[in-house]
Amino acid sequence: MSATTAVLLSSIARGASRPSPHKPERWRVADVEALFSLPFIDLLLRAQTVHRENFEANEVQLSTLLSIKTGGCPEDCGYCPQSAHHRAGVEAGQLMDVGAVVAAARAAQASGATRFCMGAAWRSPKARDMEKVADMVREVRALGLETCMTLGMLDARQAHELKEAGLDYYNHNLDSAPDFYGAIVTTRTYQERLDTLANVRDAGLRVCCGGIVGMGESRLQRAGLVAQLANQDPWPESVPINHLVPVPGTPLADAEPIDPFEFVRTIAVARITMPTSMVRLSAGREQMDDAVQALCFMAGANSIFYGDRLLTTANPQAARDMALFDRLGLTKTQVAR
Ligand code: SAM
Ligand code: DTB
Ligand code: SF4
Repeated sequence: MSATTAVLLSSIARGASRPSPHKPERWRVADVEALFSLPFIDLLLRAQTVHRENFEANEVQLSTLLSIKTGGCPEDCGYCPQSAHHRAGVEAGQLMDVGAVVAAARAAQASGATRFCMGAAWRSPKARDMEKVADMVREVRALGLETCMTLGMLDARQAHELKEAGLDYYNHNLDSAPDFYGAIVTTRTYQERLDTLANVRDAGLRVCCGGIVGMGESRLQRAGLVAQLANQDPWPESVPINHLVPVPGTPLADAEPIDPFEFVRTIAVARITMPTSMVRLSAGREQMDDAVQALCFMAGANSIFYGDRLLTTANPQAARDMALFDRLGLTKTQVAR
């Protein structure tokens, strides 16, 4: 072993303290694509090294999702079973009562989650809904959980209202590269996603923003998505990387599955380009085998959605996840805030 390799390995083995976040450099799509093209093992070593410089190496944070308003969405997102444009068998429901949301949050906390993410199948929230969602934020936060919401597009005022209620994170995904977006969604533009993200930031909320892989995009377009995320300034604090869950009745039901190693590469490239962000191994774990998930953790994923449902589709049972953590020697993050 050369001296340099020994130093590198011992610094990797030590784990590391967290340097203060710094301003991101600008990523060109071609440079992100070059990362994707590295030999797999080199890419993973690089990602794991960056990971250890910034986070506890074996710690994974758990977020639990709840669909607070399901189905009947006016948007036509090709991947989504909740769109009223598709026939995916998801029944449209009403906005849940605050008490039921709080009960679900308590249960999530009792099983080890530190963040509770409430999702609504809306293009954007209506004025009449804001008071109720603000109550949900206040009551869930009072339990000691981090709160996250994903309610669609927000104007500046709505973002401030959520901030005032104590919301910690707002999730709003860019979902794809700009040049692929029109192929999957026609009822809103990429720029509208960026505008909401700006409103969320300006209100002082932390940002959860990621995308979906496996929708028929090219590698260059995957690199385009990661470049968009990594060029946000500051970086999103959380970056969910979803694997498409192909739901019968949606336009993407028959999308060609991607090579699992390409999914792992996407996680690694997100880790390298956004060193201090939490990278979440998100939708798609139910269909993923344990070895691929382990590679995702090796590639720098340090958060998962935890609990037996995502919004409308299945997620691994908590017991399967805890068994996997045991086998891998992973621990869950204990403290929420
Ligand atoms: N309606 C809001 C919006 O679109 O911003 C919030 C809820 S929406 C369901 C949140 C995210 O779920 C989407 O941005 C997308 O990334 C993800 N998602 C939806 N359907 C999915 C699927 N079939 N597979 C993977 N991710 C999916
Ligand atoms: C995110 O990036 N993925 C989550 C959460 N943010 C809201 C949603 C995944 C949804 C998967 C399809 C479903 O269960 O309906
Ligand atoms: Fe509606 Fe969100 Fe689903 Fe699009 S992703 S159809 S906006 S719930």
